[in-house]
Amino acid sequence: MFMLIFARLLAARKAERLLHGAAPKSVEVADGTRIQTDDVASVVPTLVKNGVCTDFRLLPEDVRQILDFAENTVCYPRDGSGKGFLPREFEHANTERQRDVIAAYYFDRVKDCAAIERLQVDPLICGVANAYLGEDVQNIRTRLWWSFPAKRVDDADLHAAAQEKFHFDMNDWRTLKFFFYITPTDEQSGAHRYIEASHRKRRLRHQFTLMVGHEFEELLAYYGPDAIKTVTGDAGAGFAEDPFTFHTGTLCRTKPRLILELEYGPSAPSPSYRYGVLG
Ligand SMILES: O=C(O)CCC(=O)C(=O)O
Repeated sequence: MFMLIFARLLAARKAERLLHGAAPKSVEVADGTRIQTDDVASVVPTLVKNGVCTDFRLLPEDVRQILDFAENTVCYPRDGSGKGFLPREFEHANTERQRDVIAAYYFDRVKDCAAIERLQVDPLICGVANAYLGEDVQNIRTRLWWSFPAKRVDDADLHAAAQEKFHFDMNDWRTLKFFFYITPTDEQSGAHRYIEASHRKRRLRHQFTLMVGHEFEELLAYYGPDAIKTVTGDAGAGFAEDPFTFHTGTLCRTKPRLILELEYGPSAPSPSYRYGVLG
């Protein structure tokens, strides 16, 4: 509860880091990473400055394994309807519903994908998370989900799937997320968006609030159009994000997007958070 109230305040976040001696440090990467990056030394400084670093790529064989797993495993919408479907059947699933499925998840089935299990403990991912968060952290959540092209959607669907709804996450005082596109993702197929540097620049109104989501127009007026960044990329492209940065998925318009999210933090998560049942 204390965290949920005070972790919204920039001053409290700084104090918490100080108290735990958890200043960002330089990355140490053990051997054996399967992640490619151009300049590992600049990752933490970029995260500190911008809140996001886009310099990661998966090996093609890992992308293939994850895609193969996803294409052949039943996924589920989050709206409690409980009925799963194979991703290639999403249009048929829509015919049985009043509104389209905009996102469908694998929850704890991700444990059956060896490539994902390997990535959760990848030395580069863990090294970056430890360095940015300033102490040895653990994987607290792993999610794999599709965004599907959808037309019959309402505001509640967009909220539930975090699409077209800028927000920040309050999962702990400090966490770091890695996202990897498993399908090629452009502006029309659900690209992720964020507001550069908003994890360290916050107007008071956006700190002293119980809401994690804020209207786009209000954020645009404060941060300016140049700060709004859209991440597109080929299959395998990845980025790390401090989820205190304002961010959102976008509504998929043309083709489905499959994305993997790995989150790291200092405290063990509740079991329902682990694979995205909650949150
Ligand atoms: O779908 C996305 O790109 C964003 C997901 C998101 O907003 C979140 O994980 O909090």
